[in-house]
Amino acid sequence: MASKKAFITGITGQDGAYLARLLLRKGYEVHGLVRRSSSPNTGRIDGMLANRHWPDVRYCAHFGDMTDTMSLVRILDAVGPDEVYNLAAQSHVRVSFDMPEFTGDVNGLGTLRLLEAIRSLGLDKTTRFYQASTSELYGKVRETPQTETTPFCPRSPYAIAKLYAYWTCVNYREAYHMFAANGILFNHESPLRGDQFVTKKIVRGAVRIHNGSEEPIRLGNLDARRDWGHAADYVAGMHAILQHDTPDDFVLATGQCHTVRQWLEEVFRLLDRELVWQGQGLAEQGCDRKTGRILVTIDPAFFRPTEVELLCGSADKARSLLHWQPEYTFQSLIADMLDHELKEQ
Ligand code: NAP
Ligand code: F7E
Repeated sequence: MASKKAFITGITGQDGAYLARLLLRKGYEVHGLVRRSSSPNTGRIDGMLANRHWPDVRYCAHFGDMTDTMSLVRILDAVGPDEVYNLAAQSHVRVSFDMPEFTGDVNGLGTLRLLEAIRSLGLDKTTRFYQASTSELYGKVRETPQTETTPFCPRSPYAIAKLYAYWTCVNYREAYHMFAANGILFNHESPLRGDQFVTKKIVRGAVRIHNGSEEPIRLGNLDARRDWGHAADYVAGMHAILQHDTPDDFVLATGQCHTVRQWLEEVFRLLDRELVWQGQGLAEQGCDRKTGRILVTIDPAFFRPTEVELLCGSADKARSLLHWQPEYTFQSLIADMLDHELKEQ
């Protein structure tokens, strides 16, 4: 039997890299959208890259951009994928306040472009579509834990653009009977997480201190609560969503919620330092109990104009219909990221 073909937008990102490896392991032929940049942006997938002219190629990169309709049409037409995973996004919430229009274009309209390209090429009956939706949709949360039926209340240009994409996906499913499904994923991290997300920033900063740096880690809101899982578990969930009998929307979450402060404490604990907190508000500092050294300070530059204070999901639906269950815990996720960073620095 011919192997299935998948097209992944956002393949150079954290989830794209994990998903591509998973699909290759499952025997898929994997095609990825790579955008042009002046310096290499394929670090996470190097090693998988192959020359498309080789006869036995199972991975192929295609230049294109979510803002460039014709590139998407051209690639989809050439590949004719069985499954499309739309992971491309300007994915940083804080940055979306600085670049709201770009974020709307890539995350919102980009999704529409891709769905419309699938439809106009006549692939709508054969191609299954996964949309990378997000717990940020819940924003100022209406209930806890959040489920597939919790009302949305987005709090950033990022989340508002993702809301447009979420409903576009639902609309194409209902209007054109496409297999289009949303994965509403809570925060998921890994050694491949971008350096500007809080988990990776803390792990990197703490290892730098461990290796002798005197630079404290500068952070924003330490009391935000998140439901953090591991990207390896979540990409398996994405795949399961597209293998389900019917197209549907699913929350993927661990159901466990921790503060940024608790993430910091656990990272430093694993590096044999106990964090103690002194002062309040902007003057708050995290210090090493033994030496009194300042390890963490507050920098208002990292506050957001509107913050999402609490996210905690229930993946009961995915557990019962997809048999999906995350393997990593809060502790084993941090340990994995820390192990990797200790080898890296
Ligand atoms: P990421 O590491 O930031 O990766 C984003 C990807 O999108 C990168 O490959 C990036 O390319 C690509 N991209 C950005 N703008 C593009 C454009 N104009 N055209 C083509 N590609 C573009 O994000 P991630 O953590 O893997 O997340 C994957 C998806 O899931 C995103 O849609 C994100 O919003 C969503 N999501 C993430 C989480 C999470 O906790 N990780 C949770 C819920 C939903 P470059 O490498 O060239 O920048
Ligand atoms: O922030 C607080 C910050 O940027 C987490 C994306 O993948 O997950 C991610 O969005 C929390 C926030 O992730 C700093 O205010 C404190 O409350 O790591 P983050 P995020 O905003 O939750 C969702 C599900 C997505 O969909 C997104 O694509 O940490 N925080 N101090 C900080 N955050 C950052 N980045 N930097 C700080 O210094």
